[in-house]
Amino acid sequence: MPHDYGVSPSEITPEHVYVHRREFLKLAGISTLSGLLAACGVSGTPSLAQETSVPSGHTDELGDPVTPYDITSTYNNYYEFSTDKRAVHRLAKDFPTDPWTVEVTGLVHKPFKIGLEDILREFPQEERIYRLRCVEGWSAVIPWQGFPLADLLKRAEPKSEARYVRFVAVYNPDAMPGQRKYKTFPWPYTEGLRLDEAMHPLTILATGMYGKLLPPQNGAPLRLVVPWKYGFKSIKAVVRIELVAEQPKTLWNTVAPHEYGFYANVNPNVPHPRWSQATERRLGEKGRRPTLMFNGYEEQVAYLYEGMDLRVNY
Ligand SMILES: Nc1nc2c(c(=O)[nH]1)N[C@H]1C(S)=C(S)[C@@H](COP(=O)(O)O)O[C@H]1N2
Ligand SMILES: [Mo]
Repeated sequence: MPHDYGVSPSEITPEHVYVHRREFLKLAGISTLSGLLAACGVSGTPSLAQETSVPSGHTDELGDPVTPYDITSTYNNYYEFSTDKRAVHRLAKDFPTDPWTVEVTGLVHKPFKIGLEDILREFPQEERIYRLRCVEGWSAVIPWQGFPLADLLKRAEPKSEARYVRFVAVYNPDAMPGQRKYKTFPWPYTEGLRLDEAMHPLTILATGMYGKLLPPQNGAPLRLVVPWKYGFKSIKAVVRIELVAEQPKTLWNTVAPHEYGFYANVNPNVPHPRWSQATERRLGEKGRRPTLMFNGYEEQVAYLYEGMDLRVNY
């Protein structure tokens, strides 16, 4: 592991990441939500409940246009509801997300639970326009609102033994038909990151998209977004975040270990066992475009994997 986190919690962000955070934000096409709203002529404290929208013509830092909301809110992978991507939004329409509590626990000095309203109040929300690349070969550009996962983790003061973060999604089979129907899946959906990946400034917890609170089909009220990894790492409807010592089991790595690794970094040079990952279909566009190393975030994240063989599907 390139970085040792056996340090005091105030030092948990590696210095070179911390120092260059502004550059990271600039590179990744990041602006603050308040800045965005100010630019739209909205004054006062921004509220995500407000009906705002991303001005048309918005692009990511590569110049790729934001994918229309109508597309990204109706074409979803969310197996708790259905394996049919076009059916998810309908089945998730009335999914109850209020009240919602997230627990931060495990190898931490100060475990805590926090409700969604307190999250929105206590953690400044920023806009992040990120590419999302699904392992199946489609992608989108989505303007999220959220905040660095690091901010939440630091509040819990990770112990020096903590090396990984385990994420657990909600288990609610009464409201999630897929959890009843797909009986062989090890529900609830779980995911994991190495602690340095979790602390990386590009890793966010999203609470909104396109200037509104998240719709249920996109992971309301709180989901992880890790833009340089295949979409399945970006777990929706998170209820528990646990700091652990060992690499945690994850749903997809358990179901099909030879197809879905723990790291799952976007890599056009490493094919899935059943298809190439060299190109992708951008939702709303015709044809296919080349897939970029680390989904175009190589400059910001490659240092995390120094010493790892990038020709291997981890
Ligand atoms: N809880 C949960 N999170 C999940 C999934 C899921 O089935 N359940 N699917 C993942 C996959 S495969 C992808 S590609 C993205 C899709 O996110 P989107 O629907 O917001 O585009 O969510 C990820 N997060
Ligand atoms: Mo996916």
